[in-house]
Amino acid sequence: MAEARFVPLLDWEERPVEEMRRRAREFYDEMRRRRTVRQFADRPVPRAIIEDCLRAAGTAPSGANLQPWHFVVVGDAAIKAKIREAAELEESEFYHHRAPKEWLEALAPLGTDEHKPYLEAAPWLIAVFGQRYGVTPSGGRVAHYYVQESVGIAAGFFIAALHHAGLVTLTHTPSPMGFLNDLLGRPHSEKPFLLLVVGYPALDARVPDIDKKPLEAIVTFV
Ligand code: IYR
Repeated sequence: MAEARFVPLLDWEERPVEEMRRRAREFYDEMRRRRTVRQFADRPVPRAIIEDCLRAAGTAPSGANLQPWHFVVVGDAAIKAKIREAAELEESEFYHHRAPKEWLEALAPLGTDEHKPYLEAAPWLIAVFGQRYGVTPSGGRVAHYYVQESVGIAAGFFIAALHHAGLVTLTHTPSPMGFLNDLLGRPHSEKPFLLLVVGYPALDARVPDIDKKPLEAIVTFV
């Protein structure tokens, strides 16, 4: 068993309350400008930006710090085309057969359908996988804990980092997503969590006229 080892907390600095107040408001103001975008420009984004945003994602807390995630970054046009084809097949099933009426009604304000041209237009698609368990070099299994929670937090960090950098994203969850394992060569131990579409918005991009719940609706102080 590995022993616990500790180092001083050097990276935290105390800030005056006024400064914290300002920073909290500034961060909220930045985050509330984030919008999910479904029309992407066909413009390249430097790989180094994606890499730093992935580094930020990798700082997320995780169950027992096992970091049960893997990100596959797709820039190759042929692979993007295959992902689009497979996703549209699933989505077509979803919109025309699988989705219950209530679900389609919930989606109506977003104006989505089975057509996913952005899967080819956007410069980067990032498939986020959760590792149900780890695999040692000799093929042994290592238990992972709180995989969904951990990957969800990492994905949130990633989306925030991309927004902070000045890019737009679409959180895409074609269901089921098993085709991503096949197309991207990921093992069965990994389950697709979401497919993030990343790039610049199209010049004429439009977003749904929807809003977020106010604080009172999402919070109870006791
Ligand atoms: N995966 C489908 C449907 C969809 C489902 C939810 I829940 C959304 O918030 C948005 C879309 C699609 O991508 O169109």
